[in-house]
Amino acid sequence: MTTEANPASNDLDALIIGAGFSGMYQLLCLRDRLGLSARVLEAGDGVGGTWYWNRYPGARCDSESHSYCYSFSRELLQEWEWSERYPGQAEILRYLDFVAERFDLKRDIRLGTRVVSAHYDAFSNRWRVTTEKGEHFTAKFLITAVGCLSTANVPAIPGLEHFEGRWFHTGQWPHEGVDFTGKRVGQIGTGSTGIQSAPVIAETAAHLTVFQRTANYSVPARNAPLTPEFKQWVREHQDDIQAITHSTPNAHPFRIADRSVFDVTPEERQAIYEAAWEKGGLQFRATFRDLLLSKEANDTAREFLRGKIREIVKDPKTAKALADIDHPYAAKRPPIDTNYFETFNRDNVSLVDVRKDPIVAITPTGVRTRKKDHPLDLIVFATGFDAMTGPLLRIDIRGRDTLSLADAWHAGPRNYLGLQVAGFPNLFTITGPGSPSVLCNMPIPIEQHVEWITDCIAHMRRHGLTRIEPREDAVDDWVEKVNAAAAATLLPQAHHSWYLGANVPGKPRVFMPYAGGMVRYRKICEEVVAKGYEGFVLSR
Ligand code: N01
Repeated sequence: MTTEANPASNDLDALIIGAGFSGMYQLLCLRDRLGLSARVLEAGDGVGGTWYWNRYPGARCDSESHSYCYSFSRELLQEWEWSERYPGQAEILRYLDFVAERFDLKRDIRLGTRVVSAHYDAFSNRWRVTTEKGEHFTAKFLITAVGCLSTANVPAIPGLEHFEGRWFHTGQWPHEGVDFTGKRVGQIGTGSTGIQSAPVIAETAAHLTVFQRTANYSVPARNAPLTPEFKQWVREHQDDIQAITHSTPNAHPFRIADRSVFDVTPEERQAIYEAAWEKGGLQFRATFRDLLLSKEANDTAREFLRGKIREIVKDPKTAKALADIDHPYAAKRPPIDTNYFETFNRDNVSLVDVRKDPIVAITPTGVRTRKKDHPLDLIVFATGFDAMTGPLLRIDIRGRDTLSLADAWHAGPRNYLGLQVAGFPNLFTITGPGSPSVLCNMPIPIEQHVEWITDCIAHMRRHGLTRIEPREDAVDDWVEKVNAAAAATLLPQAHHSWYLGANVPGKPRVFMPYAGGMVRYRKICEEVVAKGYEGFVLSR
């Protein structure tokens, strides 16, 4: 195995796809800690992954800034200071760029380079990787750091190609921004993204029409600038913050209350929900430990949140449509917002319930629903992503005996620990399906995955091992665990969620992330290592 990095060579120890949170840290670990020749290939013209692409109005992280960052470097934690409770897209992008410079990562990141295929060659035990521009690379280890939400889902609505205005998907937002001034804007989609973008678009648009298919809960973010006292507290309490993010299932910097919904009286419960609503953010989900375990428990949160919508939104018809939510609270990824429901009180905003009045076409001049034409100058697709499997399957990945990943996963993703696929030796998938990833505050699972992969490769080098892949029975077992973890919660009850792949026509309906929580997942990974990489076949 090569140990000297040779920047000129396209023949590497490790090739990493994607320069977001995952890919950058993986590069640092393999290059600087193990001394491997490693390179990142990144489709974008800058680092940052999701934060490079998602520049839509209002884009902001739903994790609190003091936990939405790397924790591997004490120095880095001291050097960077966040300005707001929830960091905005531009600030996160600045942070990731700072990290890239700080650790001299850019010299091994090739920007503007989209990987189109990766084929495993059993004879040489190497991955052969080709880019859109026709460049070739080979590497012993291939690590995908492609993100879970990086393949835009633009619904195939007839007529879009003839629309005479401009249209954008939020996940591929133009760098120069979009001027909504004086424009009639239509926004399709009311997930976390649409709930962030609508209030901002409404501020300058002549008129905003929000096309809602599934009504959604949202809790106020209560975003605000961080006080000097809080910033100081963060600097002095890094260990305490990490102790919490590493011991809570969702890896957020707050604990889930150790009480059940029916441990308290209805009056106490109301007061708890009110306090959480005032405090704002995802902590609302942490008010009781059984909110996602029991329908009866969840119904109490559901009714509280629907009541808030009816209280805020003045027009009763609009309020009714916004509060007509068909799934348990937090069974879809729970959004948090700044003035989302209030936005519908503006004179220049209207809601179209496309469950009742479906979109039938896009005409040259706007959106046509069954009952009406909605003239528009601009359409914003806040319609989400082909999540988790999409970013992997759009690359032609072929393992042993030319088996394609698309064929291996034709009935849904199958892997071990979310990290490796049987038949694809030396391929690691950071935050792949089957990992807790999207159910968590992402930097925490990302660091865990990257460090696990790094330790695994170090172990292989120490023992002269050159190949690793999971056993089929270990994959069967993990798929069962992923299914069982989801089935123990209310998560699968949101039938249309992207967690299930339900937002993309024809995609297999499989609950993709591991819902057993980050703490349990970390322990499982540690046990696998302690038992000599149980479930994996390691060979020379
Ligand atoms: O996408 P979504 P998103 N006609 O899939 C609707 C993360 N995130 O981009 O529910 C009409 O959740 C669709 O309707 P339905 C976070 O993990 C993080 O909002 O399928 N409507 C839904 O309303 C999040 O969960 C942050 O019925 C159509 C919407 O489009 C994930 O990204 C911020 C339609 C899509 O919602 C994805 O969120 C934002 C059609 N044909 C996002 N097709 C932060 O932390 C789809 N829809 C900052």
